[in-house]
Amino acid sequence: MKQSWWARLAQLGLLALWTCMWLVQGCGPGPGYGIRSRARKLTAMHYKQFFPNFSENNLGASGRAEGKITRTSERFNELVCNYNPDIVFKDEENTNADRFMNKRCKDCLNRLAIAVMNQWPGVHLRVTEAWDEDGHHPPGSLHYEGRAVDITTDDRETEKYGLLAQLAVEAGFDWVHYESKYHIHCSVKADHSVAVEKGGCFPGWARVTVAGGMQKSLSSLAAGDRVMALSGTGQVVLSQVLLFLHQDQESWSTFLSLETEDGHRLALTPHHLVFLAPHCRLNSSEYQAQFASRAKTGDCVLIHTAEAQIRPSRIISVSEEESVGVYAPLTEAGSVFVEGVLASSYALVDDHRLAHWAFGPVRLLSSLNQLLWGETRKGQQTTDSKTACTKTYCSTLAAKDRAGVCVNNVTLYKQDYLSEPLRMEMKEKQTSDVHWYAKLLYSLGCIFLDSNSFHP
Ligand SMILES: [Ca+2]
Repeated sequence: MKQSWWARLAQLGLLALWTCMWLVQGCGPGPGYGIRSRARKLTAMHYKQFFPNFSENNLGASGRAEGKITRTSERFNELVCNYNPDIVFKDEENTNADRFMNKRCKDCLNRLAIAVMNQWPGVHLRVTEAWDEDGHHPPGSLHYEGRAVDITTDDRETEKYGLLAQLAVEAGFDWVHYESKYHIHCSVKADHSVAVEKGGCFPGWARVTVAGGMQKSLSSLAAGDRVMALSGTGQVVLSQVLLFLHQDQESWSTFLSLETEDGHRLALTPHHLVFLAPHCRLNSSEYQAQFASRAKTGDCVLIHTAEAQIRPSRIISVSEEESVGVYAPLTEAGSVFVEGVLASSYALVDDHRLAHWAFGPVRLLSSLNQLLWGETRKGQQTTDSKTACTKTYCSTLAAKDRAGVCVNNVTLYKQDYLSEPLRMEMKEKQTSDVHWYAKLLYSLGCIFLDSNSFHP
């Protein structure tokens, strides 16, 4: 009886590790970004199936087309040539066009070439089409940008193609489509969008509400501060910031900007979770945590009022913007009102509750710390900033649009107030922006877990 309880606990622990492993990849530059771990058992894709299950130009897949690249255009320099001897290039055009692709596409293709040889010894990956300079594809095709390839195996045994498609997914292609009986279509994000997507969550200028209804920018927020959040029971509460899952003042990211009918504007990375509902009702339980990339005009979000109540507000526009600084505060409640709009503390795992549960140990540690040291220490340490300031940084965008927000753009680290692990985190910060707990979990997760266990 006792043993099975431990077995259950171990199982739950591993589930937590796995979740965190994904979190760190979502909010920070985790190892192997963009590469899906090799499943133990391969499942062939079906004819006409695509993965992920969005349209190719969705932000969650390869993203939108950015315009044709020709040999004379400046962007032609962004393409690289693939001379991998383990890949057969059809090159029926006799121009080497099938060897031209963006860097991300080349990396994925080279990984896939190895996977193909491992899967079917003696068989090679074959590329029938990569960059298209002849206009053979419909307008907006990613082939025109070297971001798409059509592939087969060199033995052209079509019964292999379902499995080939799955291998392509695992090689890291951002969108894979079993498009035709005679080839698999794969595409990737633009190189520059990958570079900025690695970081995540909210921009540094975004404001949260602290005690007394005051506003504070995320770049000046510190662990231990209390911010407005929504409790599990649907109450607006002041919830303690336990730590930052990701904190980087200088990294640029592409944010989605969700603007509501009453002028609130929430900016967050596409893989971050925000609470959305199709109808503007007051019942908070109707709002599901979903990737920001799924938010669309007409959806409703929850905002908090000056009286610490919630009310729904409709999204009137969704746009993209680039901004500097990425911040992901983890609150005790697991949620946070940013620019007045309710968002989750978590990213990448499309399950807010699971993610919240996985960070249970951090909350426990924090409670123990408070129990031992009490809240009074906070007051003493807040004023002691001489050892704790990081360099002041104010983005050009923030300076332009939000002059008022950046005035006190200094992060105070209240080191003595923090528990030992949190202090370790602060030391870690000098070399890394990703939290040590998530990193540790990532390492353990790599050893113990089959990442395919839970992810679709
Ligand atoms: Ca070709």
